[in-house]
Parts: sequence; structure tokens; C-alpha cells
Amino acid sequence: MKKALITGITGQDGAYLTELLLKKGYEVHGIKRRASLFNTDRIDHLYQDPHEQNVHLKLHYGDLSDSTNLIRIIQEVQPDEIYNLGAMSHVQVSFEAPEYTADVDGIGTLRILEAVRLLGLTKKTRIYQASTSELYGLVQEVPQSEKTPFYPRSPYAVAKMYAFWITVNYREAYNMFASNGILFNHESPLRGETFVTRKITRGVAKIALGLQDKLYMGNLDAKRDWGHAKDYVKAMWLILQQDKAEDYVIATGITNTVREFISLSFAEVGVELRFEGEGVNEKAFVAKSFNPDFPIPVGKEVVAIDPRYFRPTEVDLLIGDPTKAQTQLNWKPEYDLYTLVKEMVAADVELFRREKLLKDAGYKVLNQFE
Ligand code: NDP
Ligand code: GDR
Repeated sequence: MKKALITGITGQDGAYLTELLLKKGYEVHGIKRRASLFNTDRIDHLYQDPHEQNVHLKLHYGDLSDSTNLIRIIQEVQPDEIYNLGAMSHVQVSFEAPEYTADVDGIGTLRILEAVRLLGLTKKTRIYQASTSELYGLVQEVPQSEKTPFYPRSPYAVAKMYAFWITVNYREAYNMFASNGILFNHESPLRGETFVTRKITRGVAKIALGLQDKLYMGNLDAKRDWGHAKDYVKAMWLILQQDKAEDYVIATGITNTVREFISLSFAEVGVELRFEGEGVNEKAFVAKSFNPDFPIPVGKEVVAIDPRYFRPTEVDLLIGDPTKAQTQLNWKPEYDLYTLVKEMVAADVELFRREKLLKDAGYKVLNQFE
């Protein structure tokens, strides 16, 4: 039985990857951070009581900022594959916590590589590094491929650039099987609530159910190549099954603006929008409302701009060229933007329907103080 170790197992990708690897018969080990509240919601359905026989999912407390703990866990587990998904992954937050981001996202990767080397596991353990389309930053060329030069535009992207190159360097210097997946944005109903897609689908669901008035957004002109996390974790696995360690772009090859994502999401609840104005004065109003389940008045303002969400340096346009992954990995995504949006909006409508039911029945929504 192959053993995999996943950092960031409690995140969006960690959850989908764990599910995939368990299905493939792996013993999966994950590193979770100690938190003052439970933080394993996304993988609770996969959790097995450690007192049972044949437990295939095991969690270890740890942190990418702590070498001692990473070395101990890697020594204990002796993994065949390590998926380094752990990171402070929010671009805007990285401007507020740049040193922490550099430590966890940049040096954290070095700590994993060095632990494998020090423990003499370079022949046994294959390493996947979660690299990102944010490395491309300021547009040099489109579509972006493995050959496109990097120009990172945030402390997050700069830290990930270090992680990218230290992975390449350990591969070349010590002949390790260490690969970067340069993944473009990928989303799902498990996406963190403050990333733009999930913020939109949650907002749309709440507005449709009468639980929220308006959605405040940042830059609506940013263009992203959005895929589904379920498709993208398959690529991570494929990258580690190759004969040779290499780096791969994983993307759909199609780009859309944030504004378009908003329109598609409102369309899922039967609402057509009309955008008016420019920059900070842009607003969106309900132009047509044709779903009797969610009767939103025509003319209602549902989107406005809050400059707080603008970034000091923005990444304007991402569109990936997945040719290498398609030909060498035989990777092909099953979802497109429409099926992704449909699934995300439906999941959030379901989530907030439950909240509304509780609220209407007089129960207080948990974790909210008055
Ligand atoms: P999430 O933010 O959903 O998950 C991040 C994970 O990292 C969580 O499990 C989090 O733990 C953990 N983590 C955060 N800080 C630390 C730390 N100091 N030590 C150990 N673990 C830590 O991210 P995604 O699942 O979306 O992304 C996975 C990886 O892929 C990240 O490295 C991200 O930067 C990268 N990436 C993501 C893309 C995307 O579009 N989703 C695209 C390209 C790259 P906790 O749950 O406790 O917060
Ligand atoms: P990104 O994702 O920065 O691409 O990083 P995010 O969803 O945060 O932003 C995408 C674009 O939307 C614009 N935007 C807003 N973003 C947020 N979060 N909130 C808003 O209100 C808002 N309004 C407009 C942003 O300015 C940006 O242009 C994600 C993360 O998962 C990274 O970890 C990963 O490496 C990259 O994707 C690929």
C-alpha cells in the first residue's frame, strides 16, 4: 500500500486529493494545524476513528514553520509521495502578513525538501509542490505556459516563486523526484469563503434567500482561468506518477472576468443583471428576475464596489496553456465554467436554505454575537 503525506489536508485541495488517494488505495497521512476551533470540516466525512482496524487516513499535528515537527512526521510516515499543499494561500492577505507568508509558503517548502534529503529518502519519496499561476503576475505573454517568464505581483507570489525554484534546485542538485504543478485558479463548493468565486456564490445565495442585501466587490475587470478543484487534484497525482520529474501548467485555457462570474452566478438563481458606471462607481442592478422561488425585485442594487478589496498590485489577466499536461499526462478536465458555477451556487443555496430554516424557526445562527 502506497503512503502519501499531505500538508494542507484541511484545505480545499487537500480534501479532494485525500478523497482521490483513498479511492486509489493509498494510506493517507495529513498535517493539520492546531486551532482553537475544529478545522477538519472538509475532511470529516473521510475521517476514521483511530481506534478502529485498517485506518487509512491519519492526521498529525504540525506546521510548515516548524522543521522539527516536519522531520519527525516524515521520518515516522516514510511517505512514497508528499503533496505540499499547505500555505497561507490568500493573495490579498499576503500584503498584510508578508513575512509569515514568506516563511510558510517559501521556506516551508525548503523545510520539506531538506527533511526528505536529511532523512535519506531522496530515492523513495516523490514531492509535489503546489505552485501557482500567480507566478506569472504582470502579463508577459498569453496564454501562459511552462516557458513563460515569471513576474510575481504579491508577497504570496514572491514566496511561491522561491518555493518553485527551490523545488527545481533540489531536483537538479540531489536528483530528487520533485515537481511543480503550476495550477491556475480552481474552485469548488469547498473553496474558502473569502476567495472571489465563493464570495460571489455565497452572496448570490444569501441575496436570493433574502438573507443579505448586497455584495461588495473589488476589481471586476480581473480575468482568471477558472477550473474545478476535483479535476485539478487528478493532475497533481498524475504529475507524481510520471517516469521523470517535470513541471506542468494545469489550466482550462479559457479566461473570464470577475464581472462575468457574477453574472453567471446570478443567472443560476434566475436573475439577469445590468451593470452601470465605471471603477469604484460601478454597480449592478436586477434587470430581470424570472425565478418564482427567488423573487428579487427588478431595479434592486445587488452589487457595489468597495475599494478595500483592491490590491496594491493586481494580476490583470491569467489564461493558461495546458498543452503539455494534455499530451504528457493525458489530463483533461471534466468541468467547464458553467458546470462549476452551477455546482457552487446550488451548494450555497442549499447551505443557506438550511440557515434560513433555522432562523425562521427562531433558532439563532451559531457563532454570531449580538
Ligand atoms: P486553502 O487555503 O484552502 O488551504 C490551505 C491549507 O494550508 C489549509 O489546510 C491550511 O490549514 C494549511 N496551512 C496554512 N498555513 C499553514 C501552516 N503554517 N502550516 C501548515 N499548514 C498550513 O488552499 P487551497 O486548497 O485552495 O490550495 C492548496 C495549495 O495550492 C496552496 O498552497 C495554494 O497556495 C496553492 N494553489 C491554489 C490554487 C487555487 O486556485 N486553489 C491555485 C494554485 C496554487 P488551515 O485549514 O488550518 O487553515
Ligand atoms: P487569486 O484569487 O488572487 O487569483 O488567488 P481570488 O479569488 O482571491 O481573486 C481573484 C481576482 O478577483 C478579484 N476580486 C476579488 N477577490 C477577492 N478575494 N475578493 C473580492 O471581493 C474581489 N473582488 C475582485 C481579485 O482582485 C483578483 O484579481 C487564488 C488563490 O487560490 C491563490 O492561492 C492561488 O495561487 C491563485 O488563485 C491561483
